[in-house]
Amino acid sequence: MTWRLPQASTMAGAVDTLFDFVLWTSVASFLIIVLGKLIFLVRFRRKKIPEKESLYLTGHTATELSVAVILLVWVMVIFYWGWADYKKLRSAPAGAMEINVIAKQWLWEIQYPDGRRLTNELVVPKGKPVKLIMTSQDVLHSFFVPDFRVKQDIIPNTYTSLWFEATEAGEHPVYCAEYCGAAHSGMLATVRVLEPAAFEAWQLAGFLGEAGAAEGEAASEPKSLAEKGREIFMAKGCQACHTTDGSKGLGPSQKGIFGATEALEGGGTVTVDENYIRESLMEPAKKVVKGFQPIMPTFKGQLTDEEINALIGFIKSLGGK
Ligand code: HEC
Ligand SMILES: [Cu+2]
Repeated sequence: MTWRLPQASTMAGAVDTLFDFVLWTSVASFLIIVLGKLIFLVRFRRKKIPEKESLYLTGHTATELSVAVILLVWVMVIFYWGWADYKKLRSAPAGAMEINVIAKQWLWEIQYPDGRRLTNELVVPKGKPVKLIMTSQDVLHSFFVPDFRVKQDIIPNTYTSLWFEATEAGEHPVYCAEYCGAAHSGMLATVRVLEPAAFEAWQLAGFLGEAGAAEGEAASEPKSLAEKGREIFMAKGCQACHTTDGSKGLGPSQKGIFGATEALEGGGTVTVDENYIRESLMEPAKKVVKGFQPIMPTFKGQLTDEEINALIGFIKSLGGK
């Protein structure tokens, strides 16, 4: 239908179908109630049936119960259907391409694993799942792509994520959907969806373009996120306590920890993901790995969001699940 936004992701159709179900069943029940009321108003108006002849009804259990049951079934159908789709929307397929998003008043920074950075533009291939790992540098924001029917709040000091698989090449607008201050309404970006071959060419052209831009010199290739992370790892002195080859130091080796489940001092376990690594850097004493002393210093205020993303990219590159 023409009044509908383009359906440009694999989940857009499913979201619309559920929306339509809720809309049209609501319209139907509205009509049943309002038309029924009108019919009763006319049919049983005072003039036609004298008051003394009308029935005095105090209730009708069977009717009331059946209405309650029908409504309950209807709500449960909506709940179950919504839950099933929600689960799909929440779990990115394995092997999705990961891209970091940093929201700030009032723009979007995009960080690619290959080290490229864009502002207010997200370039993705068509037909490939993309997972965005997002954080905010200041206040709450929300990443909303209406054409894809995906939206996710972005929260400072933590990571939230969202995934989509674009099905239509072209440009799709991104809005911030959480009021974030004076220029909130101008916090816009574009998702540019390219055919897979064009996407590869774009990636390649980016490398050549950036290299050529360095005053004609044969500049080195831009560093990947993991390489930047390795540099920060060395510069910040992480390697004093952490090895990257699996051997034990003052702290646990960073090799292969991503996605692993680790035992903690005082009981309990934790699965190493983006948020746990971030917390380890900001508040190292909050969860102490079993068999280690709480000697790691906090890096609060010493690392930018981009640097933390790079460190996480580096730790991921050391293997893991
Ligand atoms: C003074 C030594 C020291 C330094 C410097 C240090 N750490 Fe740690 N780190 C530790 C110790 C000890 C632990 C385990 C105890 C804990 O969880 O707090 C740890 C835990 C961690 C964990 C959780 C690991 C796991 O297996 O669950 C991560 C991730 C981490 N550090 C990353 C870093 C990074 C990145 C840096 C540099 C920016 C760094 N550390 C600097 C000592 C250090
Ligand atoms: Cu915003």
